[in-house]
Amino acid sequence: MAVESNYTVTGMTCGHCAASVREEISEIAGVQGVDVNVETGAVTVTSDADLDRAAVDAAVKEAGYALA
Ligand SMILES: [Cu+2]
Repeated sequence: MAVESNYTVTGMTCGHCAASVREEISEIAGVQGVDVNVETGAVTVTSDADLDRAAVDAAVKEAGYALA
């Protein structure tokens, strides 16, 4: 069963920001899909098991942004 997790990422301003966040989160083990809304900062991650928030936080920081 796929699990959907919702996060808010601050600091994204354009499609390039969104692509960076999507790319970093996609590298987390078990992640199947990442949906990013630049305007609201809403990030929905689909994965095959519950995600570790710390792993998502680290991925978002790697991209240069932060979890709200
Ligand atoms: Cu940008």
